[in-house]
Amino acid sequence: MNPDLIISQDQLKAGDVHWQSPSNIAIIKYWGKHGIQLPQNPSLSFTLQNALTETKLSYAPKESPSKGIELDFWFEEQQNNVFGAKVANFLEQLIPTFPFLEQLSLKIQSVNSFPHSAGIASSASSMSALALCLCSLEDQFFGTLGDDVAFDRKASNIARLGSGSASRSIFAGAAVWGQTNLVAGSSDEFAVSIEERLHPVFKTLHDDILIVSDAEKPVSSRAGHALMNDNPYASTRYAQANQRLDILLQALEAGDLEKFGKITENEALTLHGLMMTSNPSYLLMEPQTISIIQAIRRYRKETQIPVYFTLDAGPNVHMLYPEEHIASVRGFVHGELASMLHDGVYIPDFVGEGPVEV
Ligand code: 2P0
Repeated sequence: MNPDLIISQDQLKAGDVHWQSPSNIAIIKYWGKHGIQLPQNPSLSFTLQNALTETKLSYAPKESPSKGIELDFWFEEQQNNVFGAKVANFLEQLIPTFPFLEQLSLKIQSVNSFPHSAGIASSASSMSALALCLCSLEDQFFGTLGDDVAFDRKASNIARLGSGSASRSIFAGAAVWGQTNLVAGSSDEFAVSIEERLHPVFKTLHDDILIVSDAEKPVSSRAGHALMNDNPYASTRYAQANQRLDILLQALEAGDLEKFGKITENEALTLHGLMMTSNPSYLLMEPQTISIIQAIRRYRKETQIPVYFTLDAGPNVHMLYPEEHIASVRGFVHGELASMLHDGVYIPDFVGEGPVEV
């Protein structure tokens, strides 16, 4: 418990904090964790621009002092007690870090920019938006996080406790989470920006998210991470992620799209290979996932356009390509891929500028 972060009676007041925070797409995947949300290997992601969560945290002094969290949670403009119970549980765990939460009655209103049914992972955007709100709240009452670096670091750390991948969404451009000698200041506890290491071609990279299915995943990411503990390839995998990060960082700095693409696609298939080799084994790809992957590879070979795929923990395909090829690639999406998509839906996105305080 941090006794310095108790609000004095005369300072207790009502107000709100409000953030938009984006999702991110990992190139080097985080898959396997230990301890309290610590990664087994460093991961690297691009921060997206359009796929985001907007969270408003309103607060007022509790009517009468009590222990614990008092929370009214709204998702997509409807009161949602199922999500609310999960968020309240997370906030309870954060009371030692933010003891003032027990002094306040909280209302959280959260909306996603992407359709709820699109099957896109929202834990990165939602948990990072919530973490940013909590850090803003601390700063409003105590002025302790005025320094941007300290603010981002704490927000990333808190986001990580909610969902590992959320730690990376705090930063514009691209971020690395997990200690590695390849990135100065990197840590298992929070992500750091690597935006300044990106060649210009990667700063405007596109990510068209091709929606294959909106069904709920049969195995959650939480369960997937846990299955890595007994995966026979785990130690080789963690070593491989470190080696690939080294090569990827060189490619990102040099603007080497081919090297980037090889690692990106292999990481995606490795992630799903780890799922297939877990015990019990499971598959998150759908037949259309494979069809789209094959179509992308065929299109790349025919046109020589550097377009590559990656996958999250689900069947949807993220198609990555440089800005200059947008017209041709969109022709490919509408002409060849549309029939493989769920309701023909894709979400156009690109490397973004990070969270915004509203
Ligand atoms: C990643 N994924 O690096 C990897 C690759 C999905 C595929 O991290 O248990 O929701 O909340 O820490 O972050 C998804 O898992 O897992 C994920 P928790 P998270 O983005």
